[in-house]
Amino acid sequence: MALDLETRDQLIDMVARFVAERLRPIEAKVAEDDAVPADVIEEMKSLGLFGLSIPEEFGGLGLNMEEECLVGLELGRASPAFRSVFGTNVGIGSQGLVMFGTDAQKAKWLPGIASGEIITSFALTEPEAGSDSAAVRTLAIRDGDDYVLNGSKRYITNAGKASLFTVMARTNPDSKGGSGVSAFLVPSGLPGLSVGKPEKKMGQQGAHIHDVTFDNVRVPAWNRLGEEGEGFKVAMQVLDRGRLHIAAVCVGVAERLIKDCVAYASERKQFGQAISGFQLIQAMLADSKTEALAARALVMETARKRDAGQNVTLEAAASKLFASEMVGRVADRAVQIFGGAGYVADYGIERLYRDVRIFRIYEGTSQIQQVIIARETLKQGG
Ligand code: COS
Repeated sequence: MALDLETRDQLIDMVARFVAERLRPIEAKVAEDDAVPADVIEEMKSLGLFGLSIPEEFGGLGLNMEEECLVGLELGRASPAFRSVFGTNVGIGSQGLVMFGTDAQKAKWLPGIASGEIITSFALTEPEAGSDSAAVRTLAIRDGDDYVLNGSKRYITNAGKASLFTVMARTNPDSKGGSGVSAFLVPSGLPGLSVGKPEKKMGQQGAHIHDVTFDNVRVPAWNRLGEEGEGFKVAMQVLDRGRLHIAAVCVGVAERLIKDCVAYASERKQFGQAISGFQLIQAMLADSKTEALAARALVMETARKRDAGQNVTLEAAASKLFASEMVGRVADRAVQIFGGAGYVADYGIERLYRDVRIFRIYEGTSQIQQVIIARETLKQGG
């Protein structure tokens, strides 16, 4: 159920204040240390950020998609690494359980996920199964009351801190494609499960991705999410939702960059005047503003459609495609408007330029979004 408008505004205000007062001032340090301080993570927990999308009956805030996107917009105004701390709990790490879990599975894990006591990860990608996610090779072979998992996963966000993984693995070894894949809820403490060291990345320092290896990991059959063979559809529906959330964050980052550009261009003087007075600077601002407004409208409209129960596979892919490409262009123009100051570290613009690059890749590359949009458009007849 949607929040009343007053409560919703209070929530957005609270997140906006937290972003402005607690997160923005420490962005550079978090990037330098490659770590979000523990006290900030505790504050995120007490604000309920780990449970934004978890139903209220399990201790979360139970936001609908429109509300979650509004919060995502605010979170986008600080370094995206902060959002990543609880991003898997809100999105891909929890939503398989929320959408497909049994009552008993939900009761066991969702309260801990909502409070942030349990960190979750989504383990789909493998060395040989990236964009072609139906090609997963990790095996889950039934043995009595258990499944035995063997294989490895790659670039798994928050794996180093996760205590619960949603793992997509092939239960029918003779199958090809998505139909033989099932989803499992796998606690991190099980013997044979190991997590690699964090990868060194281009941006979003403070957020971590790891390899995860399964070496004869015994998972009770009780932990299977949905029916055997449903895992690929679980993953696709989780991603439909996740892509919309990411798109909202992209819009937030773009809006923040535009504000930073306006502030800088109004101060910076060349040829005897503030550079904001020059039409070639104004043209860049105008393009960025127009694209950010268009992305915001698309994202919010898609979120409302999803809340109304419509299938938004096409629109979520379009939102992710447009918003992630848009924020790349906005960040590029921001470097240009800042000039030399955009290229050096002190102003933080080059950091955001690097941070936003991954939005065009994770939760499905721009090219995969194009494939999905084209397929759906053809299916729908235009
Ligand atoms: N919701 C529900 N079901 C879906 C679905 C969705 N969004 N997308 C696909 N399916 C179903 C299809 O209906 C089909 O079901 P049937 O076998 O019953 O007909 C099945 O899943 C297979 O779908 P499809 O044939 O489209 O699968 P493909 O192998 O062609 O792959 C893409 C589809 C490319 C879209 C998919 O592999 C993908 O999204 N790849 C990117 C993965 C990704 O985002 N990775 C990022 C890492 S996770 S952070």
